[in-house]
Amino acid sequence: MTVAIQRLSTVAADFAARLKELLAFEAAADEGIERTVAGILTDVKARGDAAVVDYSNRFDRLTAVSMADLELSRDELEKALAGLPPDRRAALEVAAQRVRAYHEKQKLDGWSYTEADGTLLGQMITPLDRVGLYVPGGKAAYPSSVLMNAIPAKVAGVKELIMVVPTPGGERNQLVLAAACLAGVDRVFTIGGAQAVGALAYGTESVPQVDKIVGPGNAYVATAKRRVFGIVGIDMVAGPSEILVVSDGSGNPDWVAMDLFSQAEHDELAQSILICPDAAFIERVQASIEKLLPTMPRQETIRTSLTNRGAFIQVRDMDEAIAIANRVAPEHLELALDNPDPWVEKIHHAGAIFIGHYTSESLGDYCAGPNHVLPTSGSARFSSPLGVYDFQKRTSLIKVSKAGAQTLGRVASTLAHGEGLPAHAKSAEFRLED
Ligand code: HSO
Ligand code: ZN
Repeated sequence: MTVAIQRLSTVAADFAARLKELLAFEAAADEGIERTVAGILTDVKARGDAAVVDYSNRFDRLTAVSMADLELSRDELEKALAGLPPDRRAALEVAAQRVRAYHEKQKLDGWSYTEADGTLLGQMITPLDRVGLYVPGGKAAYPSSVLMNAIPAKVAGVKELIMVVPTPGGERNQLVLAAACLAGVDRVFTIGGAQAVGALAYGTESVPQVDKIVGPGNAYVATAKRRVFGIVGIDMVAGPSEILVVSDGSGNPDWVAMDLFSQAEHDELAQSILICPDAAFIERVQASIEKLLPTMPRQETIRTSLTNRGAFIQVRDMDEAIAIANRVAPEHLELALDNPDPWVEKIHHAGAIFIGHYTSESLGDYCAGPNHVLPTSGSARFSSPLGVYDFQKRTSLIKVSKAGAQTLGRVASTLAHGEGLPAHAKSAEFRLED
């Protein structure tokens, strides 16, 4: 059975319209989900622990009596780590260490400068006090995502990192718990859904109120996060994962096919696109897809993703390929080129750039070091990978000297009168010498 992947060509008259259609993705607003989530959040706010226990028992088929039954001890996390097969543990440790080393570089430092009259101005950096990390319990429970969210928070100096992870039917994902242990998560509650988001946002008798909630989740979790935004900070609400491979026809088509699969296997809505000026290479990638797909355990998901949202875009030349890549602003951009370096600086919009034939996206997903939480659905035009700076705040520092109060006081007073705010003017004028 052939895999029917859409073909677009920049020479076609309808190219612009087809590209627009290919990239159109909007999570459908669902009235039912909104109502359910609003109800759960109100209930958690009103009844605290009791509500969280009720919903967890109902949705995850548990028999918890109190929140004490829904919190894991440090011992349990350590047991999960100790119980891992040695190769998994070693790999997780390498990944954690590399992710930590990369993120250490991102730490922002404060700064200040002193003006001639002694006035000091600066910026102070402080970590968030408490952060909640949502980890999904279902098919997308990725230990790698625990590392990618928790490590930057800890590197930033977040004092308390509280993880929530639903355990449907009481099933605990040992690799997720091991990753939490390695990453330095402070507390873990086995709760999920909108009730977990509510517990973190409002605080309950047992769950401390956090300052920001990060981490992926299903439509209920995303809706809940959007609704509590303002009471707490949230990270971006991610769309389906995407990869865009730019090829010049060099390299191995099997590698390109598998890289496209690696996104497609995440989700039926994931998007995998190949842009290439070489028609013959596109055919070779199609042949590789036909050959390799039957060998993949997740072939149904891959097939659906590739046929619904995948595409081959044939372009006239590499300049056109790069222009389209910038238009797409993909989450992951692979430059599968023999000589990729000159093209890197021409990319203005991408979550992460994977440079050269040896850099598969999967290395970045797990262990290269940079974060795998990246802007999706074209939002790389205006946002950046998750990082240490998402867990740090900036505070302005102003220390005006007596001499500075004279010069600044006159400026402020003039502007305050202009704005019709006499108390502002007086407050500055009181500090003037004459
Ligand atoms: N590619 C995913 C991250 C991931 N891959 C987790 C494997 N595990 C979104 O960037
Ligand atoms: Zn992935």
